[in-house]
This record gives sequence, structure tokens and C-alpha cells, in this order.
Amino acid sequence: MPQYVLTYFAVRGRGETIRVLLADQGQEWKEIDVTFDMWKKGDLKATCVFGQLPKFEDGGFTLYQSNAILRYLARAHGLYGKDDKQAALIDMMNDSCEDIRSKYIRMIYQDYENGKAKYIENLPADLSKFEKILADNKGGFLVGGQISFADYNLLDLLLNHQVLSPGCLDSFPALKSYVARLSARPKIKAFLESDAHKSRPINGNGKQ
Ligand code: 6SG
Repeated sequence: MPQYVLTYFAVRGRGETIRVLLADQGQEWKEIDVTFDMWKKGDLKATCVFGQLPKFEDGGFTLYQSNAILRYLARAHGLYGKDDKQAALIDMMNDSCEDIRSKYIRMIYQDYENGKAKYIENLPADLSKFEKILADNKGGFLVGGQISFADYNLLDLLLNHQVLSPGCLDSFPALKSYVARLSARPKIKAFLESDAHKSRPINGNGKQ
């Protein structure tokens, strides 16, 4: 019985970066899939500290907030850089991933029909920043020469954006090769090819 338990909806959403991190680190975890019907009953929501999922358990320790969960796992598995300065830079990168993710989620859930075209139009402004960061860092990751939790977050975001707007990375060679390189890491490749991953929709409302 694995120590780690992820309770979330059966979507990629804010759970998939956690899953890809665990998969790449060779960790086992248990999934508790919450259906939207189950969630609407309200009993589980009432037990969640902020009334939201994902929820993550490590033995008797329970944590909420997807980015706090990523940081917890990053500390446990050496995915937080080699010193405090790298850790701060990794936080900075992850915060920028979060900025893009919140914009994306807002568009998907609140403004898909009217806002998708405009969102795609504005995307290069965000992607170009990460393109420069990756082109400038010879280490091949967002920070330094080893993978961090922010890399898993960016990978998941880029994969989702390639579904939203196929070809959105075509003018960003560093991002394109980064996605290819990370997706080819054997455990990530196996995860991305798994039925579990493929069967989960990206978002809870079917938009992508
Ligand atoms: C939704 O927002 O799936 N958690 C979501 N929604 C349910 O009652 N800052 C934190 C974090 O980073 C944000 C958590 C996040 O962890 S994730 C949650 O708990 C709630 O607030 C995306 C996702 N959404 C689909 C969804 C499930 C329930 C409400 C929205 C489907 C649509 C409406 C009902 C069922 Fe639905």
C-alpha cells in the first residue's frame, strides 16, 4: 500500500503535475477519483481545509493546494535546486507557471467560447519569456543543471497548450526541444503513454 494518496477529480487539471513528478521519481501512489456528483454532495468538500481539491496524503500527513504539494514533494525528492538561491529561482519559475495556469483555467472555465482566440493570440508573450530562460540556461532545465518541480509544472502546461493550440511552440525552438526531451525521459514517457494519463481529460468541463 503506497504511502502517497492523491484525491482529485479524474482529470489532469491541477493534479497532473503532481502525478508526472511522482512518476518520474519512480514513486507509487494511490489515486482516489472523486466524481463531480460525489463532490456536489458536499461532504468531502466540507472536510477540505479550503473546500477544494487536490488533497494529498503522505501517511498521516494531509496537504492541500497543488503548489504546496509540489513543493513538499520537491523537498522530499531533491527537486528544489542545490542551494537557497536556486530554490528561490525555482519558486520564481513556478510562480510564473502558476500565472499562466490561472489565466488558462479562467479562460477554459469562464471564457472559452469568447476568449479562446484572444488567449491564443496573447500566448507568445508568455511563452517567449520561458523560451529565453531555457535558451539561456545551458543546463537544459529552468534552473541549473537538474530537474525541479517547476520543470514538471512547465512541461504539463506546455503539453496542455499544444492541445489548445497545436503548433504554438513552432516559433520557440528551445521550448519545443525541452518538451521533447522531458517527454522522452523513460518514466515520463511511460506515464504519458499510460491509459491512466490518456483517459483523463485535461479539464473538468471537457474543454481543451
Ligand atoms: C478545481 O481550484 O477540475 N480546485 C478545484 N473545485 C471544486 O468546489 N489553489 C488551489 C490549488 O492549487 C485551486 C484548487 C482548484 O490546489 S480544479 C476544485 O476543488 C470546488 O471549488 C479544476 C477542475 N475543475 C472542475 C470542477 C470540479 C468541481 C467544480 C469545478 C465540474 C464542474 C463543476 C462541477 C463539476 Fe466542477
